[in-house]
Amino acid sequence: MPKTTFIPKRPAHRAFRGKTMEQAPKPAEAPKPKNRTMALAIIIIAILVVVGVGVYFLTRPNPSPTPTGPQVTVKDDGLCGSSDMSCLFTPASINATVNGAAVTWKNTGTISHTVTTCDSTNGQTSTECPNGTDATGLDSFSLTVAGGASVTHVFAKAGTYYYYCSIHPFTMHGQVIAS
Ligand SMILES: [Cu+2]
Repeated sequence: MPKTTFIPKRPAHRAFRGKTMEQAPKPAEAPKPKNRTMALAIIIIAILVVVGVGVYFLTRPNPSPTPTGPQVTVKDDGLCGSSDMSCLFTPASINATVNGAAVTWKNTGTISHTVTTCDSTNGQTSTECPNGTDATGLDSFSLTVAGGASVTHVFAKAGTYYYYCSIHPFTMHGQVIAS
């Protein structure tokens, strides 16, 4: 009889020990890897942000640089009829440096114009080029400048360039003296 009373005590003791084993301060280690992962994620995000900002500043287009060269203002009243003198290039004559700073035509009006060089196809005293035509071999170009926009040209050869607006050739004339 006393034997049987002894046996049940052992499992109870074992069970108690088992419980204490489970309650051991195991969870204290669990948050560590989580914190490390978070720290790693933050570092990676920080690196990506720094690299992203760097790439942005290195590759962003020059934010419409203030033109340092000669500037011609293109003006209009939005209509530009055949005798409308409010549509013009001003100043009508400007100097430029050969292979130097670009000449900028800034359209402060609301409609499109062109900066078209006078060449041999334009008569000497034509409506388009009443002041003359360019000498042979000079730069030949036609730039369209929309309302509010700007166009530029670097002159590669010295000479007097006569130009006009091919949309409003009756009133819009100008010249660039490149040297
Ligand atoms: Cu025009």
